[in-house]
Amino acid sequence: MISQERVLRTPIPGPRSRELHARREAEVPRGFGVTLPIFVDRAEGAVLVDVDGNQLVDLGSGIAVTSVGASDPRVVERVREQAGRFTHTCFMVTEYAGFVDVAAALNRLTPGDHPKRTALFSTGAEAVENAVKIARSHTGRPAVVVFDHAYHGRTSLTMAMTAKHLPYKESFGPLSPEVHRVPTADPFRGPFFTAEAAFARFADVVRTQIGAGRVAAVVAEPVLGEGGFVVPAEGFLPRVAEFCAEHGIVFVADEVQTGLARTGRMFASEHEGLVPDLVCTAKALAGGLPLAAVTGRAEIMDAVHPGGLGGTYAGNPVACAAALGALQTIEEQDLAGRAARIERRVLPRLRALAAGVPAIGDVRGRGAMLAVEFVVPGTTEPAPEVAAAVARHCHAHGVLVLVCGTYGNVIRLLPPLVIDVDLLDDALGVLDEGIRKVAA
Ligand code: PLZ
Repeated sequence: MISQERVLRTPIPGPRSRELHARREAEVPRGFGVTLPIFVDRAEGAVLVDVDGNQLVDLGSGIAVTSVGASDPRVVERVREQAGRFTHTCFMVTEYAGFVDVAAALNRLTPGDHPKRTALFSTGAEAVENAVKIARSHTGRPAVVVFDHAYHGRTSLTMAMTAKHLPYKESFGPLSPEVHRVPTADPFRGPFFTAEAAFARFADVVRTQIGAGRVAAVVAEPVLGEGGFVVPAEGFLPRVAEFCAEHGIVFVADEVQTGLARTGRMFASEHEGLVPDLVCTAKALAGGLPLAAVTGRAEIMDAVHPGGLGGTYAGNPVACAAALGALQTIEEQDLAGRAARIERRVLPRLRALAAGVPAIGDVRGRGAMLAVEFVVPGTTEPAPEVAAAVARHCHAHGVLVLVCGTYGNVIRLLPPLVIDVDLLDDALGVLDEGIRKVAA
């Protein structure tokens, strides 16, 4: 049992972490960044214990993965049990029930009650990439439409779908063709602030520059993740989805970061009544084990020829067991409800803080996916150095926060959904103090 409290025994990072980090630098390429170079020894709930015995409050969940906590007993128990029976067969070689159980759960939980199928993979990027393959196979069309500030992964196709050049694309080209970018409806930063204006631009670009009849898929994050936790103006995505339906385009919701209770609903699409043709999930799906999925309309999913989908580790049995544990916790403990409660506790507090701190340009998000955007006071000019300094303050005081956004000026909060309120309040106190100190 790890007490759910913040405990600092050494400076962060401590001596043991520093030693291990030096070793890492000799063994691991510098291409892997690191938010906070502490080495984790154990973790439970929303607390990470490092090798120096410090207890940090985790407001990142390993980038929205450990929604059920760092070592949910149901996940751990099922992983142990499955690993003791067998660890792998390859689902394309011989079958096992866990794969089908996870598929059935996602077919039941994703929006819409039409007939569905689910294909399992290992990573979010792989899910997005397969959603595009499936949409192309179903439509016989080449083009993919994505949005400003989008993040869809680091593989060859998905890095082309990701908006940000540095660090994701620099020196890695040539980029995959037939990926077309359109603006989103960004209520804070624009340039299309409203659903109407952004949709008009979207429809115009698709019609006049790409050709609606050439588009296989439009892929959208219902709340932008790495791009800055932008919640598109209400009504924008439903209009995009409607346009897709009118033109035979597959509407894909990338719910890799937003899915599975994070935003206060099982899927963020539900906030606007969206019923995507395909939904990509990963991250929170298996409570920390690598598992991803594409779930969607049976007729679209079954367009692909036998043998066309797969992967050696796709839907690994240990990861499937973990997912069944995580999904049980998510449903039985109403983690969507807990995410909504986190929003009700945190958002008013951040808004009150913003009222007195001109360096805060915007406070936004849904559920337990919340963000503070820093600007040069009185403008919308991004202030990434302020976000970095606030993050440094939090880290030094044992609160792990992550930075995101196209301009690197957004602090995002992604706590495990099981976090105790007292611990959350304590961590917010540190954030509050950091913002006041840095922004003053
Ligand atoms: N789609 C919406 O958020 C992963 C990226 C971390 P993978 N986001 C974290 C990093 O810097 O690599 C993500 C996402 C959305 C797809 C992905 C990709 O998921 O499991 O990292 O491949």
